Formats: sequence, C-alpha cells, structure tokens
Amino acid sequence: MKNLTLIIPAKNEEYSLPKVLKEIKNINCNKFIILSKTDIRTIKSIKNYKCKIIKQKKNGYGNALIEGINSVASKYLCIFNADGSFDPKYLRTMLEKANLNKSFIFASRYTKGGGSADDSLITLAGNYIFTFIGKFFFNIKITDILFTYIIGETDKFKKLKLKNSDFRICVEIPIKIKMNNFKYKSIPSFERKRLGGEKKVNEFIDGFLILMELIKNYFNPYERK
Ligand SMILES: Nc1nc2c(ncn2[C@@H]2O[C@H](COP(=O)(O)OP(=O)(O)O)[C@@H](O)[C@H]2O)c(=O)[nH]1
Ligand SMILES: [Mg+2]
Repeated sequence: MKNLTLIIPAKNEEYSLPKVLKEIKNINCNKFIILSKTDIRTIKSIKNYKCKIIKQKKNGYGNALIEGINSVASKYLCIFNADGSFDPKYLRTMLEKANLNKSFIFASRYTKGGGSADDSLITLAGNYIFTFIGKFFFNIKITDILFTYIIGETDKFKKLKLKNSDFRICVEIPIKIKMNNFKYKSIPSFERKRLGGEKKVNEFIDGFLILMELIKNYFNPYERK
C-alpha cells in the first residue's frame, strides 16, 4: 500500500497512539501524525515508531486534517484516528474499492455488517439525525455521515478546499464531495472502543456546531471554486 498515506490527527493521545502505531507497523504505507507542538506527551510517546510528525500551525481537528491533506504526496490518503477506534483491517478493501470505483470510500457503522462499541445513546441519535439531514437536504447517500473514516484520491481531497478547523469538517467533507460530483460509496465497518484517554468531541457543543453548519449550507452553499 505504498500509494497510501494515513493522516492521523492526534490530541493528547499518548496512551492510544503508540498502540495504534504498533498495530499498523507492518502496513506498508506512509503515516503522518498531525498534532500541536505543545502536545509533548504524545510526541514523546511515539518516538520509537516510524512515522512523520507534522506540527500544526493552527489548532483543531479540522485544521489537523487540512494541514495533513496538504502535505500528502501519495496518490491516496485515508483519515485515520489516533484512538484505536478505526480498525485497520478495512484499509486494504477500502483502497481497492477506491481504486476500482474511482470513488471516495466512507466506512460506515450503520450499514449491514457494521457497528460500534464506542457509541453512546446521544452520539447514536446524533449520527442518525445528521445522516438523515445529509440524505434529505443534500442528497448525500452515505449511511454514516460523522464517522470520518474516509479514503480517497489525494488530488480530489485537495480540490475540496476544506476550511473548517473544528469538527464541522466532518460534514464539510461529504457536502463538498457531493457538490464536486465526485463519486462516493459506503462500506460497512465496525468501530472499536477508544483504547484510552478522553474523547475530544463534545456531543452537545460540536453537535450544535455541526447542525448549524448543515443549516447554513442548505441556505447558503459553500462556494464552488
Ligand atoms: N490535532 C488534533 N487532533 C484532534 C483534535 N481533536 C481531536 N483530535 C483527534 O481526532 C481524532 C478523533 O477524535 P475523538 O476524540 O476520538 O472523536 P470521536 O471519535 O469523533 O469521538 C482522535 O485521533 C483525536 O486525537 C485537535 O484539536 N487537534
Ligand atoms: Mg474517537
């Protein structure tokens, strides 16, 4: 999988990230970790692993993805979490399908064969609502809009010209994929529990921001470039 780069946003993941890197050690692809230069503990925790560390110029999850995407040179990239919740066993199939169908591939917890051990009742409900809004208002036919385990061609990711530096980027990505008429598909995936450390998403604050982002875009869509 030399034509693949994993972009791994990380914030205070000194417990999980070394385990994640150990698990993917034998996967022959590039691994870029994107984090804040102040996150000394995470940086120290991975010093024995082969990966590229990118220190963010700005802050936030969305910004980490944007800076990550901009630094990739391989044909494909995949957004991959540092908390152990994404199972790397899906990577090969996702890459093959992306290549075969010339599509973005979204891993989905909510199609047959998928599932989650990390969902709470609130995140489950939130995901259903946001996926429904995506389907109904934006005609985005994916079954899990917020999972953000996504593989695609790097050039196409760059063409999305992503802007959100926080978790709103989770809906900006599928909306812009749709807007650009890029092909996309969902495949089932099982989300594992995060290995340790704390979840960074605040279900209420980030949920509200994501809802506002969806509403804003319904009335005033992202600029087409
Ligand atoms: N660089 C960076 N990474 C972040 C930030 N917030 C979250 N992450 C990482 O993004 C991934 C997803 O965050 P997580 O808390 O697991 O969110 P959830 O899985 O959606 O509940 C994890 O790898 C986090 O370490 C941030 O502000 N900056
Ligand atoms: Mg997580």
